[in-house]
Amino acid sequence: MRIAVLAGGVGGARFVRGVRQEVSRNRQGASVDVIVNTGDDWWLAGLRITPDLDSMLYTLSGQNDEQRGWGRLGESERVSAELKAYGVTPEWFTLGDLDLGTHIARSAWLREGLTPSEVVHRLQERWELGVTLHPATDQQVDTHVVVADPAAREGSGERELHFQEWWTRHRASIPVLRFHQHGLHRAIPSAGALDALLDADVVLVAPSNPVVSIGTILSIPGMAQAVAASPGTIVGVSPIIAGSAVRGMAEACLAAIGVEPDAAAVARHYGARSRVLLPATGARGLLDGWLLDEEDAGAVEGLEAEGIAARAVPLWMRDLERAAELARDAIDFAIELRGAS
Ligand code: FO1
Repeated sequence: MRIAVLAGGVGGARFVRGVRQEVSRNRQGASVDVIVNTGDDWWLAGLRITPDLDSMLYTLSGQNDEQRGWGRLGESERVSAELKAYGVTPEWFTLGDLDLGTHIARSAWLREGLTPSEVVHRLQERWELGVTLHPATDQQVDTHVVVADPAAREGSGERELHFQEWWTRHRASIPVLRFHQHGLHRAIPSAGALDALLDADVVLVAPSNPVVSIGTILSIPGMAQAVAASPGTIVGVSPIIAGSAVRGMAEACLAAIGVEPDAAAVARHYGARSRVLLPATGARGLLDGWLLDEEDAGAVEGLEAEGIAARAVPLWMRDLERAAELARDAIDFAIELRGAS
């Protein structure tokens, strides 16, 4: 069995760790490819920073700082203090000493001409991750956030800032007028992402941010079509439990695109794969199935009526065991739906 997972950062990494545990325990012979969001990436101090891929790499190799949710265990910040003193990095963004090892290695290989995919595959060789990581695209599609700014230059009334500043400095507290992925128009899905999707038996949509993580992955020209054309059965996991995001600031991002922070609303936003959303293009929704938490079980019937098979299971991944159980529920659901189709 070949499993492809669409995922963003922290929540996605926890989920993928559960998928790996479930596969190694109960699905011998299955392989897992993870298609990771690259919209949070940016250049800082001359280094290419790729937060979601690093959350995956560190979580799956056991190096991540579970308390902070990002960065490395046993981290120190001596070099970062120097970078801040020189004004090369802002006060609100810290590059730990160990973390810098990854960024320097990545940036060195990029300068040698390796693609981001080749860089990720080389980085992960250091550990036996048990899954294969792929950037969603090898082109740069850095997410920027457009916010209202009455004092903006040329009187536009708007200002644009990089996603990392909005997210890390402002904790997503400034209302968003729209998101803008620079370079999206010339991006294409990475070869690894396409290969995984077009050969998958099961496609899992991790409980990551539906807008800036999963949304950014799907907005890469050709990606939504590849997902739709996948022979795999597609099951998503709600990132919202009883109206609140499990981690991160999904509510702020959903508000920006006019979607309620609600498990069923997110499923409707992704759409039913069995339904044509745009007759003109024949574009369909994403989902065959949707897992929501038991607290949201009341939404199952409505979603089923709209062509999205739904199931209420415990979604809270409080530890590895619970993440593995959630992964088992998602994979079992996909197999059941596959058998039914
Ligand atoms: N998040 C913070 O809140 N503060 C930081 O200083 C910070 C530094 C940082 C450095 C490297 C990296 O890969 C991630 C980092 N993050 C930091 C987390 C990052 O902003 C988020 O994990 C993702 O962008 C959200 O998906």
